[in-house]
Amino acid sequence: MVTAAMAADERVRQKPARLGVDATGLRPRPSRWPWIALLSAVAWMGLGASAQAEDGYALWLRYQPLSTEVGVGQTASATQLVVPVETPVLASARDELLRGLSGLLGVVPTLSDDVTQAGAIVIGTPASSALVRGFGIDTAGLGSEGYAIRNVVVDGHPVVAIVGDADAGVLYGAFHFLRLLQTQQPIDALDIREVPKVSLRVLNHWDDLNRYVERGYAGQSIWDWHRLPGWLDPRYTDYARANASIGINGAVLNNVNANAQILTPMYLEKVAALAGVLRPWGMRVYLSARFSAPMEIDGLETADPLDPRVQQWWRDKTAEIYASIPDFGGFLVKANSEGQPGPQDYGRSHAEGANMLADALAPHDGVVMWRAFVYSDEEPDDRHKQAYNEFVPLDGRFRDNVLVQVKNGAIDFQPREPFHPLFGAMPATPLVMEFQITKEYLGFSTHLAYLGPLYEEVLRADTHAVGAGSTVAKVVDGSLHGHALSGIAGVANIGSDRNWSGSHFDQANWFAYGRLAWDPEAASRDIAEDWVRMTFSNDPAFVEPVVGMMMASREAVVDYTGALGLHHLMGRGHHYGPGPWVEGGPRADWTSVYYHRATREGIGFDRTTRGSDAVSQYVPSVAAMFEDVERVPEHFLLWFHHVPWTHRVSSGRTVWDELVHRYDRGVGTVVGMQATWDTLAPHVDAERHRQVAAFLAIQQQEAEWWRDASIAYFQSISGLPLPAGHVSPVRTLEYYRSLEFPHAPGDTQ
Ligand code: GCW
Repeated sequence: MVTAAMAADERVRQKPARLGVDATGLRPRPSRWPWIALLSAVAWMGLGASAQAEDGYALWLRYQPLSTEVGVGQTASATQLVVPVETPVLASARDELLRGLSGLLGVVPTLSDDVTQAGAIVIGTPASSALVRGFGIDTAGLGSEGYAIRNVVVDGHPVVAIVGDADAGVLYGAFHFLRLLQTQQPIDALDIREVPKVSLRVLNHWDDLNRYVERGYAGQSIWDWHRLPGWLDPRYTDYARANASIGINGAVLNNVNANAQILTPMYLEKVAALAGVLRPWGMRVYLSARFSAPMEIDGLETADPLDPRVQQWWRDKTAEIYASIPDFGGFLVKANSEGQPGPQDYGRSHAEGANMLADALAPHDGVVMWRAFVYSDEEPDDRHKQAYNEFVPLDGRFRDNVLVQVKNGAIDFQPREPFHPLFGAMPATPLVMEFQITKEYLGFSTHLAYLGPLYEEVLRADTHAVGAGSTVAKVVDGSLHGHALSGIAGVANIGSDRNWSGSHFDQANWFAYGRLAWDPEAASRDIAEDWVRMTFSNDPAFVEPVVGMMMASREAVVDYTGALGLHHLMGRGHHYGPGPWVEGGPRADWTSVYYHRATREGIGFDRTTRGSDAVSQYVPSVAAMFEDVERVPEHFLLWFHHVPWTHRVSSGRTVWDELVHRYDRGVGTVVGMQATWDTLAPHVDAERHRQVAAFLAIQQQEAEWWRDASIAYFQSISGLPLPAGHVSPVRTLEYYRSLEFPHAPGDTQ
């Protein structure tokens, strides 16, 4: 039996001569800091998780030595890794355990197909291994992805068993076990049973074939299409590992604003090559399908879903895909939205379009994820209402292998939105939750905004669809309406940047998304804590303040971009920075003035029964709450109500004073995060510390810019004086309005 601390000791004891650390004087001493420094020196010299890990590439899978950092005391038994049967997925689990245990414990476990030592770790399924069967662990109910982790005894040897009913479960269990070590949890009384609540847990890449990433802030697309299939960048494997570690089991490789070429033989060969890399990590590939592909690829005159030639084209195309990708997941479709082609071009409904593709996929067990993010070229009275109006009448008319994919809110991934009224309103249809991980509206990659609380807030919202407790999470996991098929999608924040997500803290949003996809009822704070421990340090002196920063960060963005339910106030096109004055242009619902409706008298969008009546799309008890200006949650006040500037909120302040107060508060939170981060330098490698500090400085400047520009603008409308103690914006409104960012990421010009 090897204890984690002992293993680390051992390793360090064995190495100093070679490392020459004797000469540095960094010998283990009773004091903690030099000891940690020694361990970092070991890692830095290429014997640990490698020096490069600290550029963020290793994500939360750094596997740094379990040092004498506070808290190491548990027994980690890892001298032997027993893998009785090898399959591609079990080989992934084995490799990850080898990698993880070697890094964490400093000893490379011996591989074996039978237990001969105390402290062994055994992985496998009862179906494929008599040894695993002998544990008597009940795997019924674990399904194709669940797992159990238990301490068992084999021939008198205590061992850790990581068991699934299928290989993917074992893989997820292996990652869970490593996470326990990484976060310094006790592992001597393990009785873990985990089954994912949602079946399809996918990333949506908005990646174009030329490697441009729509709303991407982390470099180019990681898919190097030109060099595929000949060159399989090792990054693809690391991408799959990272996803498997948090339970993500699918990826839609290309942008929903799709190019039909992805469905041509040349690209399908590349897609098949990627599928081959992802498969051993439990991931399937999906593609965004352009509805007019039959016309663009093969010159058909129409893409009418009721035309037999079109139907045959999709059947043939689908069969062609499955010939080289037998586990292909299916199609994601954005149709009749923002200029994309779709069934309505032929007078057909979304259901007719989706069902045509579903019929082509059904023989192969593929699914269609049909997006509900639609809004027509004719302007509706309130864009909030359109998806509901179009999709609710279609409930019950979709094939069994169609899921309708709904954004978390009715407008568009704003820093805060009420849950989308479609959740709970289509009981006969599985609804996929679509979250945005990339931060199009929350400061791109430079603002620290942990999205866990945003996701959690939406998932825990109560639709009241079948009485109290009908949470969005229960709609999404299928339990509310009894759907076996369920799904969740996250618009990826992954790119070619060395740290994958553009900033170190944005990695946490990928991590949190995966963990909440696995269990939509998990707590975002717990997830943040795991992430901090795995990504940076287990030291409570670091973990506590950083989790605190993360948990407050999203609210700070809400505060400095527009609180109390204000939304869609950013710059036109690129969505960078404040633009509350944006008006005119092709359509009203692409402007800010449409959403805030500020006048001399008041502010807010009246969505009550007296206004656009969007409230009536929620079930009556929820609608009644939103309708009532006294009962509406204050953070949605201006989302649902147009109120006088002098309307009083719970603080006793007027709406005007409260907005100003919140703008200040948001900036203040950012200043506080900077101060906290500055004190944490001793806990973080210099490279990552420096970048986070620099990004926080950008965030502070931009938060002040948001505050000052917004106050200057709204004051020009309200004509009200600033509350006492508040300093006027540093520049004139004209100055803020004159700023242009022609090459900001996402600029559509
Ligand atoms: O939020 C908007 C984005 C578009 C995006 C669209 C969508 C892919 O600004 O860039 O297009 O949503 O979700 O389809």
